[in-house]
Amino acid sequence: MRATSITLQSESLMKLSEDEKCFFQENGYLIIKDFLSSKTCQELKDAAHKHAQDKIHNYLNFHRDIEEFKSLITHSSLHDICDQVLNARMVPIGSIFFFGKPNNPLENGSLPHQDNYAAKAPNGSYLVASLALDVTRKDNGALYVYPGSNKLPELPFVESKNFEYDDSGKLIKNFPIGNEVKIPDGYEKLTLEYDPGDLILLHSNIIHGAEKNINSSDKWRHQYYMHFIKDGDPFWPGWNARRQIMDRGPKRI
Ligand SMILES: O=C(O)CCC(=O)C(=O)O
Repeated sequence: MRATSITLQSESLMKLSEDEKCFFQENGYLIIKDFLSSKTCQELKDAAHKHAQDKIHNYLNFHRDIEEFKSLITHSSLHDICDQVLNARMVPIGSIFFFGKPNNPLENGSLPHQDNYAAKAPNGSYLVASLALDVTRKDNGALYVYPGSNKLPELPFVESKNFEYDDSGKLIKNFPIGNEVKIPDGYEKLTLEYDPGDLILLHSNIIHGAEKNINSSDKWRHQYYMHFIKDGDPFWPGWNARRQIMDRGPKRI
């Protein structure tokens, strides 16, 4: 186990190996196993369900509404990891939570996309750290990536609507997330496999997506995506995501 429960606020330094950093640079993603304990993952899921009640769809910025998610996104061990992969002080600016309920008409997975279409940050400045909360495989909608596509520039995309809101401005449903790109020749799709507590880092330009969860065995795919920007770099807040710079401590490593 690389970090103790976020509820304990352990401040232990999280050092990545040179191999891990090189893997991220070459492939555009990195899986850190056992970043959090299963117990903490369960606490996060419980807090998410308590907040959402029966309204199960994607939620933007849980860290603004739920204390447990704020503890996570502001956690210094998480920042250590983000800081090391891009060798910069990475500032949290937003998040999105996926319940991944099987066959949920309000959730529809995501299309192959590069994340920077949303943040419009300088190339390579935006970073996503995604925490897995369930055993996740192809059959419950695991994330897939195109390794090496992080080295591509921003590709042309099909603009599409991601979210539906009610008249009060509340998000009530999501369409397949992301502005779809065409996969250039030479890149192979790789469906990732990961477990509760694993942390997946994604470069802003890596092409990735996830199939809608349609299994019939009641296997959910809870997953929390946290968004970071290199300190001082510009980004687009977005009408939906409303990204905002958060306070965090110094770069430690
Ligand atoms: O887990 C998924 O459906 C992918 C989400 C994603 O890629 C995103 O929020 O940018």
